[in-house]
Amino acid sequence: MTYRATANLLFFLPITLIAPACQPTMDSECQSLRDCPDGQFCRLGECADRSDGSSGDISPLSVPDVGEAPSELAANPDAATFADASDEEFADDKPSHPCPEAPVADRHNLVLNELLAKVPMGPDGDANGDGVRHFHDDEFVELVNKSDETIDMTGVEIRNDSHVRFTFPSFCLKPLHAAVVFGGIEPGADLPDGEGYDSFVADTRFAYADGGGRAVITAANGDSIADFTYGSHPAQSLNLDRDIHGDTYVSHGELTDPQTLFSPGTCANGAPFPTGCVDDESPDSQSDAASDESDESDESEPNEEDEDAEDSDDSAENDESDEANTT
Ligand SMILES: [Ca+2]
Ligand SMILES: [Ca+2]
Ligand SMILES: [Ca+2]
Repeated sequence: MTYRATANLLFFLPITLIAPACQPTMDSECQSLRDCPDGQFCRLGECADRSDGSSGDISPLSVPDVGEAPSELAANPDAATFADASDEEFADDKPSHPCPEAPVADRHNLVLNELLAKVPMGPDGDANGDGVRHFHDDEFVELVNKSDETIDMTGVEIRNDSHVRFTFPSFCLKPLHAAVVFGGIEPGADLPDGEGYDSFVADTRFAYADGGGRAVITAANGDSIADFTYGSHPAQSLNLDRDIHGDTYVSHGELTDPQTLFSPGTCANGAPFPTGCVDDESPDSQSDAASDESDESDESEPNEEDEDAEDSDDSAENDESDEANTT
């Protein structure tokens, strides 16, 4: 009986509360929204213009609340306070930006330091360290913050010749640190991690054509940071000569002795970016730093770049058959 009595009370209470306000008079022209022209609603038996001017579909029960709620909120300080608190809570739910005061990445502070478009054959091609050589997953782009302050990478895009393949999330890149974006990685495998760099996986495989193509880095505002067209080259990365501060790209092996095929996340000589590439006392000594270990001065000529290279994503697979250990 207690349950039934409670149920009856809950059933009739809303009707009791609502009925007096909505009961039409004898000369009422309407009983619901359906009885009124477009743009009006039924209020106390008469069709009235909508105060908000909208003409959307609103259920009859909700119409009175639309007109009454704002005045109640305005007259009730507690209600206003509650609304403010909700806004704050909502703001707290938004992702916080880790470096809101940092300058945004642009062509003056960010450089495309290394690109692996043609993945070497066999185990030597496992650039992402997942234990598998994959002609798409092991491709990578290495970007370095060449400035002396942290920069905001959020929204920076990496493209091949025609499509955006990766857009940086909210991310801050420290001075002389690198961001390496791999084309992919085996499920469950960990991305490479080490001093002076952070690793990412492309949203969609880069599919940089082996025989020649184009890598484009674009700032969040759409300005160009790098636009690098490469041609036919050995199966190894193309690296700035010299790291960070060079203005031409050469095959990675030309920078090291014994030659190495790529160096995602580090200087070409394998040293961490923050300490190994740049010698403030001797800005041109990066190659010297490399030769300190190898005791060799390699004067080999840079690879010529084929400006007429074909820009075709689809050629990547075809190029696979052409890959050879040319090194
Ligand atoms: Ca791999
Ligand atoms: Ca490729
Ligand atoms: Ca490198």
